[in-house]
Amino acid sequence: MSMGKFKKYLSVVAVLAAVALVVTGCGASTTTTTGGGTSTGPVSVTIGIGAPITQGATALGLGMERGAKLAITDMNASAEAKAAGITFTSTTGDDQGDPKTGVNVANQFASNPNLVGVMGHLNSGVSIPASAVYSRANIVMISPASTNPALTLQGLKNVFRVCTIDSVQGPAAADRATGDLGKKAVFIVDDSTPYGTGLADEFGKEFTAKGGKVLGREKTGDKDTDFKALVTKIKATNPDLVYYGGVYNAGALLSKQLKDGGVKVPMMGGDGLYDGQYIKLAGAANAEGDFATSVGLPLAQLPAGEKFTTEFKAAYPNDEIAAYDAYSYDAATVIMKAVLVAAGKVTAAKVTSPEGRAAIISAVAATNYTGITGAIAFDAKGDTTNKAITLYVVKGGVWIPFVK
Ligand code: ABU
Repeated sequence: MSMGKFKKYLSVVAVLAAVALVVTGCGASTTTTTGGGTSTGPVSVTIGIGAPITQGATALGLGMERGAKLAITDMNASAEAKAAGITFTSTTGDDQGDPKTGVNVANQFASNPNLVGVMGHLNSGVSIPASAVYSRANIVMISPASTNPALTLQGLKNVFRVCTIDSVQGPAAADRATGDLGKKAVFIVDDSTPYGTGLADEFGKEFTAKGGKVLGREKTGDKDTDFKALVTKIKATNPDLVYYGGVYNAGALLSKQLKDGGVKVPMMGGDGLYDGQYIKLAGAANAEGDFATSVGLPLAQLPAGEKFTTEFKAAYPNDEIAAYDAYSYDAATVIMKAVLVAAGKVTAAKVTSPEGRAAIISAVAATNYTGITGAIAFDAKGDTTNKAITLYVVKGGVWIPFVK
């Protein structure tokens, strides 16, 4: 090839490479040259959604993805995002409710140069190890659902949650159990996860403090399916309540096998049970009368609940709103609002830079925002200041707020 032809070849390659960069959206900004100089067009940045999508508590995980995606659609249509010159996209990491897979997801997110924050994860046992990865990369993380207190006791400045914690949820459940439910003797089971163990511990302490008797305490696994030996053990103690710390997959099977085995007393648990899948897996007749606490107030009691429900139904006509759809909407919105604040400080093009990521974390820490789930602000640990808990009961095959 002659030198002239080689130079022409190089210039063609350079043009093709530039076109490819624009088409793939690689990099944080699209820069255009105008007659008067250089101006920056809309900057596209990415929110990581970390949740169990194919294994584990997928009913809750898919809800997290739905909620975050709805928030992104709304934010992209907003005047504030347009004024800041930022558009948001998402990438979902399927953590399968498994700590090791969750850390792999976290490492993938952390290596994405376009990432501005993570909305996730669901399971406390995933969020806790994943949070260390995000901390090293200075990436903000807001969990909509991980309720184990240890998550925010690590002293990590990048870690927040919009759900309250199990040292609030467990005692609230025990107060209702010993109070208006009049329960006196409980058998407690947990699934050996950080969430299940911590929640059951908190419940048991308060149940005892309120004068109730803990007849027994057993540990199971979160993937267990056969509880027959445990049911025999529980039946022998004659409890008036069984408390289960864990999520709905195994919890529903325990409820079914308790009733099948002749333990005809309600089962109670936390937010991990609060899903229609619990009723489906247990069988409606077995689940009838079972209890679950969950974080916050029912959507129907929240000022923005009806609007969210209408919008949700339009976007997802075939799905029901699960426990964490609205919390995920709010968590994603808090991250995006913080990105817009950070853009005002470091410019839109630099929100993914180290200074940008630090500015996002500072803006999240200073959040004072009313979302779908109510007022959102964070204490010094990164926990929400909204500590509302609601008790639900299965009635007529659906979860409804319990009213005595
Ligand atoms: N809090 C619901 C279940 C998720 C978890 O905290 O492990």
